[in-house]
Amino acid sequence: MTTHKDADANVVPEQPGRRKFLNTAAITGLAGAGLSMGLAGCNKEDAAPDAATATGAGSEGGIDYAKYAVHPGQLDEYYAFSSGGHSGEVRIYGLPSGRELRRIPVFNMDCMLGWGITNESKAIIGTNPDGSLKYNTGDTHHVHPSYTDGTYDGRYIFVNDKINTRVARVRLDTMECDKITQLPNVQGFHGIFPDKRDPLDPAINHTTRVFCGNEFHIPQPNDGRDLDDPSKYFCLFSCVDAETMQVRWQCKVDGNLDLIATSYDGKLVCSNQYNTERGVHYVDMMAVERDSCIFLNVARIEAAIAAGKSFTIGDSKVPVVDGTKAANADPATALTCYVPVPKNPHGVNVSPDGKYYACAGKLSPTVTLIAHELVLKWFDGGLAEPRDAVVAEPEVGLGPLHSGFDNRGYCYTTLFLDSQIVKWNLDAAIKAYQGDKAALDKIVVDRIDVHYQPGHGFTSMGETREADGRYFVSDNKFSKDRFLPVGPVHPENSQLIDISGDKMLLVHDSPVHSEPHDSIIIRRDIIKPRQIYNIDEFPLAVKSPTDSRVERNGRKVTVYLTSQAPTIGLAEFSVKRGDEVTIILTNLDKVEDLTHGFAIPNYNINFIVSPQQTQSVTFIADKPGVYWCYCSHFCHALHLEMRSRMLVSA
Ligand code: RUQ
Ligand code: CUA
Ligand code: CA
Repeated sequence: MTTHKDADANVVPEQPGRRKFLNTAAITGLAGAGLSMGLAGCNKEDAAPDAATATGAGSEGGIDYAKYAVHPGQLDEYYAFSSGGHSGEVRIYGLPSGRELRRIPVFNMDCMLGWGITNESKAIIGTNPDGSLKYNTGDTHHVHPSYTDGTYDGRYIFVNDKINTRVARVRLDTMECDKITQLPNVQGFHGIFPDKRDPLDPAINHTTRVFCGNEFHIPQPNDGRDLDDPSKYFCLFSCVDAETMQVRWQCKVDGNLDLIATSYDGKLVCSNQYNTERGVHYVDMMAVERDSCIFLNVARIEAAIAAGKSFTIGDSKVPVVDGTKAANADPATALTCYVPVPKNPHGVNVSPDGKYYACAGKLSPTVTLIAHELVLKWFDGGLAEPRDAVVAEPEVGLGPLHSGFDNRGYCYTTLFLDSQIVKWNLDAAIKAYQGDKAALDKIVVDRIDVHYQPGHGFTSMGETREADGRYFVSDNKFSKDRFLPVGPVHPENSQLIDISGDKMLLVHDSPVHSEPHDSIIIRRDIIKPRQIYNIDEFPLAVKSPTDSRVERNGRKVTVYLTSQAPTIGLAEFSVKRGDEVTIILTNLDKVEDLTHGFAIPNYNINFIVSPQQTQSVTFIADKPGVYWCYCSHFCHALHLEMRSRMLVSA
């Protein structure tokens, strides 16, 4: 651990005592579980001669922090889209500033926007027969945008919900969720990745499928008949149609699927797997020495389904194919290929040239590099063993979790236990694996301390062909002493690292609300958000203030309203106690950034309408009295006066 000591000697004054925090919780936890972390196997001292200089650069005045400042009135160069973890949302922030710009509610409720309150959002989230939300919890881990020609096309972002196994799509023009689909017979939906082109039709060079992993194996079907017979437990890999958002097919596999990556030619999709031993207790999940990175042959699976070689599970109509190891031993017919990797791996990421998959070791101090062409060769019968597709397995440090790439042949891997980012060279790692001893010293070229314990790390445009090698963001799971203390719940620390030079430079800390897992960094010219909604996209739109009215149909009352600063279409409206009231509200203002709110005291109603948007709410008027429906979003000098009286007669 001399690396850390050296680094501390040069630490900048405003980074106090990281030693006292480092590794205590994380390593004690794992050591307590009786795990060998392969400490001896990791030759960190030799590999990182320059870590001290990199960390100490700030104190030497080596970092020109002003270079990264985004001055008042200036705009950021990049958008970062981030998952919100168990907040259930997606977030947008700007880089390099780290300014949080927006939160997009997806699987959670949001009373500012009215997500989970308006009829429109409830229809997307899904309701019970009584109109209540089917789910109001979510756990988003990974956000990935749609692709055209190997880069982001600015259409959609897809995001997973681990808790309730749902996949959501967010439109990037309005930055709102427009569809949510639940995956059948799946528990613990973790990894997600859209395809980048069609494997069969060269004309389709954009995303048409979204692949979804399944982390927790369960009885199939999970209806109570096989509770405690793990031999009946399986995971299903799912393919969702990116346009209709319907589940196209599923593939039954051995092992737990963790992260997902897709090839640039559309032919393969892979997932790192732990628990290939299919244990149902913690210790059993660590039993075997090797797990795998599974590759699915998309064209073969779809051909098998077209040929009727599929089955269904329980009530689900989705066709399922058998991708288990035993059924796919023959490369000539195999749908899947299980490439062995050191046990309990984590993230898998594709290099921007499309040649390699980097599968991080987690419990092993290595990253396994698997060649795309060699996996295809195995499917073609030209490779003896799946393991032969491995072209490098460098030791990079302790607890490797996720990797990002630049455009110069380097990979940046987060080291959870070492609390570092390691920069390593792919070519050197491949040469060393082939036996070139001289290449060994050239693998790891830099390390930098992060604060503290990184999970995901990602580079600017790094998951596209247009990786630009400018920034790496380390999403650290702990912030400890880095920010003003705010009680027992700490923010997390998203750290910006300049990777454009030989040395990584830590240039900015941003506190982030728990708990971002993965994010992506997109050049700002790719994202083209609209400022004003298209009124014609809303069938219920109330197009003129004079169309404001109340219509009664038995006990059902519909109130048509408009908002136009600073008035609401009706100054008052009357309903009777017990009526089912639907309020439809259109914002007729066409001015950019002129949003109105609509809140009804004691009725639990609060939502907004942005320019030319229509939203509606339905509730039972069960409390007689006068209720001032007021504009809750500051819009005008007379915003406070922007009200309407709801009169509920007894
Ligand atoms: S996982 S910290 Cu949910 Cu993306 Cu790796
Ligand atoms: Cu309208 Cu405030
Ligand atoms: Ca944390």
